[in-house]
Amino acid sequence: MTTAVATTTTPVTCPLCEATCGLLVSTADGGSIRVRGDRDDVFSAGYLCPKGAAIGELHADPDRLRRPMLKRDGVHVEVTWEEAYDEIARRLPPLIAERGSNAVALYFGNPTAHNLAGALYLRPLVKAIGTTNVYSAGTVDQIPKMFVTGHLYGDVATLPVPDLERTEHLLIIGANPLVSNGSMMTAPDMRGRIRSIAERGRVVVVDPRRTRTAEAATEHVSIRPGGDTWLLLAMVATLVEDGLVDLGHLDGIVDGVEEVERIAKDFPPESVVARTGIDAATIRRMAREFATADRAVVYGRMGTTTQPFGTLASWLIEVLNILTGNVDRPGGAMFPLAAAGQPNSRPGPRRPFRHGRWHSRVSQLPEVMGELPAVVLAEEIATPGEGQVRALITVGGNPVVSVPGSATLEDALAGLDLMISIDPYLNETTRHADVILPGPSPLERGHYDLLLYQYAVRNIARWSPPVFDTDVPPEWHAMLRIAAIVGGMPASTSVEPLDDALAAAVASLNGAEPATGLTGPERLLDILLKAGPYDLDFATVEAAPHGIDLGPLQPRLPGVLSTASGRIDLAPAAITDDLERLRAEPEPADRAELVLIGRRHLRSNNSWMHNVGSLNRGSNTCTLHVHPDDALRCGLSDGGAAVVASRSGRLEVAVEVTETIRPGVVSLPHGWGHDDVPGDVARARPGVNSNLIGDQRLVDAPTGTAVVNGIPVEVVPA
Ligand SMILES: Nc1nc2c(c(=O)[nH]1)N[C@H]1C(S)=C(S)[C@@H](COP(=O)(O)OP(=O)(O)OC[C@H]3O[C@@H](n4cnc5c(=O)[nH]c(N)nc54)[C@H](O)[C@@H]3O)O[C@H]1N2
Ligand SMILES: Nc1nc2c(c(=O)[nH]1)N[C@H]1C(S)=C(S)[C@@H](COP(=O)(O)OP(=O)(O)OC[C@H]3O[C@@H](n4cnc5c(=O)[nH]c(N)nc54)[C@H](O)[C@@H]3O)O[C@H]1N2
Ligand code: SF4
Ligand SMILES: [Mo]
Repeated sequence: MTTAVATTTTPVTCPLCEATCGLLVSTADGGSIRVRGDRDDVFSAGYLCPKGAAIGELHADPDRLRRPMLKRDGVHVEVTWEEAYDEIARRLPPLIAERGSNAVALYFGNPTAHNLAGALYLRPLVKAIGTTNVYSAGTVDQIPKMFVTGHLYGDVATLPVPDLERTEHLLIIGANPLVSNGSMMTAPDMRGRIRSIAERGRVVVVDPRRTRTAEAATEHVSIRPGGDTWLLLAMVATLVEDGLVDLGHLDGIVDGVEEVERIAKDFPPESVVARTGIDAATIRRMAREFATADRAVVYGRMGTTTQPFGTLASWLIEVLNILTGNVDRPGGAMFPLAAAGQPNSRPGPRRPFRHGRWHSRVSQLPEVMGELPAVVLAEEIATPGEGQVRALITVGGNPVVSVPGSATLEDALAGLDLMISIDPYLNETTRHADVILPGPSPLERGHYDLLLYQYAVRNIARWSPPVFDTDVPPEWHAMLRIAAIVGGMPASTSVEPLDDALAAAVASLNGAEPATGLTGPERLLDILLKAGPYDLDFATVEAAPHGIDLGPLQPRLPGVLSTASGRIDLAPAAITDDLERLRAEPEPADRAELVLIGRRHLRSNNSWMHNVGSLNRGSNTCTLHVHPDDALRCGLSDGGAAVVASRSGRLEVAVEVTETIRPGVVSLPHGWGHDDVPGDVARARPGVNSNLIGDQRLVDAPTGTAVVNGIPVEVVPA
């Protein structure tokens, strides 16, 4: 079991969401853990949220796995690490030998982006297996944003973030950062930041719900779900109409401006009123206020990416920023310059972004970033034929709860020949695994936010050490050991030589020397820091426990671009081709039909923190939000039960009548449905799995990203 190595206070970075807050974790003899915000943190300056405050409880959760589990006769039992790897060695290589590499699929989830093992050792595992069946939570999330930045700027990581410290006009579309704490925009204390922007300028929130963010904003514009693409086109049309297109310093490095102007002219504000539910005068005013603000930026998130036109909406967000000259200037959308691992800061030529290099076998959906859409995983497992998936490795993911069409996926998992999960919980997904390999708790491992600093609104670097010792091997051991087994090595192969070889390869790729005296993620991080744009290495970040402030974002154009032309490609065909689908979309009927969207809660984190007592209580409930008009029309009452049905499933849930939601729209959070898993706290308030009524066939066509916002549903009293 774990023993405290520190009886005092350790500054650590919270790895639970994208805000990367600095925490002070105090441990005392007897095992009590106290958590506060770290006021000296160069980025978060003392801010923390209830999840960060509960990290000690998470660490201590008795249901968190500390030993590998093997499924024997349908029941999970604790085994030794040797037994676990022997089982993998006995079953995985023969399966690959018989059915080929593509018979093995990988699914990795959100926590792998918050974990150095995931950031550094997952790719080598994927490569060792050599499968094209790679899936992640990204295709139920942000992929349209990355697809767009890949095509416009040349690299999926070349993603401009709102310069919150200097902007005077922040237009937020389909995001609720006061609750989510920000996404693809690493910025602790969103409440404080939004308050400052509202004091010096404007914050406008476009959302079908009056969210906490909308309440803190200077204006809330209620939109009909999925209307964003039309809204943004009409805003661009207004700029063109009023002569407000002004590229400023971007003039001369953007191709395709005329084409975009031509496209937008077909969408004057009057033509989109039914689509958006917003009147033409408001759309014109929004466009004019945005274009005439000194420093303005549009920011869009889940409500714009996980909807039927996620790529077009994400594209138009960039378009609006570019046409008003707000990309790459202070107070606009700027490109961070991370200290380590940022592909667009490496010198030398880079290959422009490509997608669709292969397609899924059954539905022919395209590859993006080496991944296939998560919505096709179930059919790839269940459909017989050459290339059928027969084994699955999940790493930090709970697709049964996170991916639309849960019932089908659950059936498919039950029929696999082999399933391995690197995961610290026995849950809705891992209960199907033959082998579960848990890793250390977030307080038992070192941490550096390699991925999230690529989206930070200020350039910073922060290493945090483990607070506790543990005898649970790090997750990167599991990734290297499975890779070795797939490579034909015995289950007992030691990880050190494998890690040395990886470090040598990473070093040679980055033109640096692997340090002696370091191993594992620390050594790889050292290489990436040395190869990075600042004069840093592992020792320097380790010596700064509250982080290193590398300053506000700086202009990076044109050097940051890696498009074939070396310029910004504003109207790539890969994106504009989807306008045809948009034009063919029928106008929404005057509807009795309801559409379902999601929502998040501050004291919740996707599907996996509901077993922490201080988080799973109070208003953090899995209820269906319904507008009073709809409640009346459908015969629903507050606190009563409703049956919600889509074309792919149905579920029963408690109703919460609220005026914060737009008429015609209902909202249900995802990540629930824990009736049948270990964990007394989670099971006591299980909620329902909203993805039971998620529809695998509803996707953003260019990327195959799931639509989780805007699912047609019928709601009747239960
Ligand atoms: N309907 C609907 N569906 C959605 C969404 C929505 O808004 N609505 N949101 C989507 C989004 S944005 C996302 S990101 C996905 C999330 O989808 P997933 O990533 O599949 O789900 P999570 O709930 O984040 O699952 C985390 C899993 O990782 C495990 N875990 C926790 N910590 C660690 C760790 O340190 N190491 C490892 N190896 N495992 C760990 C947990 O036990 C759990 O099994 O859900 C998506 N699904
Ligand atoms: N507390 C908490 N924090 C989290 C998470 C969590 O589960 N809980 N999850 C983390 C993850 S994985 C992610 S990806 C981020 C997500 O971060 P956000 O995107 O900020 O979070 P959401 O709450 O999904 O916000 C999406 C908003 O879009 C609105 N919306 C729905 N449909 C539409 C539409 O068609 N148009 C418009 N304009 N708006 C629409 C919803 O009402 C909602 O308010 O949050 C992260 N942080
Ligand atoms: S906002 Fe995110 S990073 Fe900060 S304490 Fe909360 S969960 Fe942790
Ligand atoms: Mo996410």
